[in-house]
Amino acid sequence: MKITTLLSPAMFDASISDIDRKIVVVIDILRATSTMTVAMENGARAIYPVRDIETASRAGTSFVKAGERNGEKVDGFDLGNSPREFLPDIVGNRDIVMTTTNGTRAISMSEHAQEILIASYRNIDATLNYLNNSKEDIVLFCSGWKDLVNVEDTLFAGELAYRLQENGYEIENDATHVAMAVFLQHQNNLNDIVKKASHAQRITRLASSEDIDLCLMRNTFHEALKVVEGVVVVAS
Ligand code: 3SL
Repeated sequence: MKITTLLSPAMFDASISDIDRKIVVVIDILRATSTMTVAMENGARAIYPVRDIETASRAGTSFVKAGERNGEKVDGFDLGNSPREFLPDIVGNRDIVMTTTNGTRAISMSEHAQEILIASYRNIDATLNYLNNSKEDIVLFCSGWKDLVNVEDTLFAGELAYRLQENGYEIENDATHVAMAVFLQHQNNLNDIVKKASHAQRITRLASSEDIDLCLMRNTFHEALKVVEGVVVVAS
């Protein structure tokens, strides 16, 4: 049972050779994987993450179309990528097609994985329980920002790695040590450091700092989320 961490999608090709034998945990704390968790908390039936705007645009009228590029809502879509938008009366019992700058890209890059999980602080304990029960090799895939490393995904990956290694997982690459070291240094002031991050400041400018608070809430959802045949559903 080994953990490999990708601090950004740019590490993917150099770090992963046998993805079909690993569980990939996709992490995009600000905001894609947090918003997906909110959507499922609020009763969405399923989320169809897609890489490009054109594919999302072609989804039928029964879908809620959600999309963001560079932090801003895609023109003509029903929703952007703010967790404040995914309210029960909008997403309850609905299928959502969703495309985002980095998060849905990381999901589609992981398509050949043995399994793909969608993780955020909002379902961190459920994700850890799922991983600890699976006893498989794990890739912690930080979506980052346009191939760059970001602090919020790194902190979250570090916390997962730290808690998994307490349960017998081995560390496979240095990026995992880096993420754990960053987490251990900041574990008592996680929210403060995330709020200083470049993307938190971008979101505060383009949307609202409330989004950051919603993305940092812990264990509001007690289910792991899994991508099955391209669709995000509750893991059973
Ligand atoms: O890149 C993404 O996937 C998004 O989470 C970015 S944003 O927070 O919606 O700007």
